Parts: sequence; structure tokens; C-alpha cells
Amino acid sequence: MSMKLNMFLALGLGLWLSGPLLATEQKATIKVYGMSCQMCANGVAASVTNLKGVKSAEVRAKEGEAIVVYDDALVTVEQIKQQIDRSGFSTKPKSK
Ligand SMILES: [Cu+2]
Repeated sequence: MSMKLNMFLALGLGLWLSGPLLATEQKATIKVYGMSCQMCANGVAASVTNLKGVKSAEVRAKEGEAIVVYDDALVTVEQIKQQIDRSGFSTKPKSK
């Protein structure tokens, strides 16, 4: 079998295997730093749920975390984190 055909088969198999897995609902708990009250948390939640693919976001200021339910075929955790960073908070602890 040629190398090219092997690659083609491997890719096809990969797509076939990952297909059903791509459109699943995922739940991620993301650390959010800088929130001081529930108003902050509400702002983060509103911002995150604006993202396409995000089903819901439960943000707790006290715990400093966002529990996000999303469709991983439409949005990634990385994009959700970027959105949180854009909304004025941080997903990474501040370095001293
Ligand atoms: Cu606040």
C-alpha cells in the first residue's frame, strides 16, 4: 500500500472515530481570578454565555470559578478562557 493511501485511511478512520465525539456537551470548571462579588460573577456569566456554543455558565465569585456547559464542536475551553479574560477578569493567577 502506498504511503499516501495509508495516510488517507488513517485520516478517514480518525474522522470517523472522532465524529460522534465532536458534538457532545462538555462541562468545564474554569478558575476565574479577580471577582470580588456576585455582580462580577454575573458579568462573567453573561459574557461567557454570549459565546456561540456555550449552553450555560454558572459563575461563583466566592469560589472564584465558572462552571461552563458547552458544545465542544462549536467552542473550546481556550476560547471561553479568552472571553473571561476579555470581560475584565483573569483565568490565570496574577504573578507577583
Ligand atoms: Cu463585583
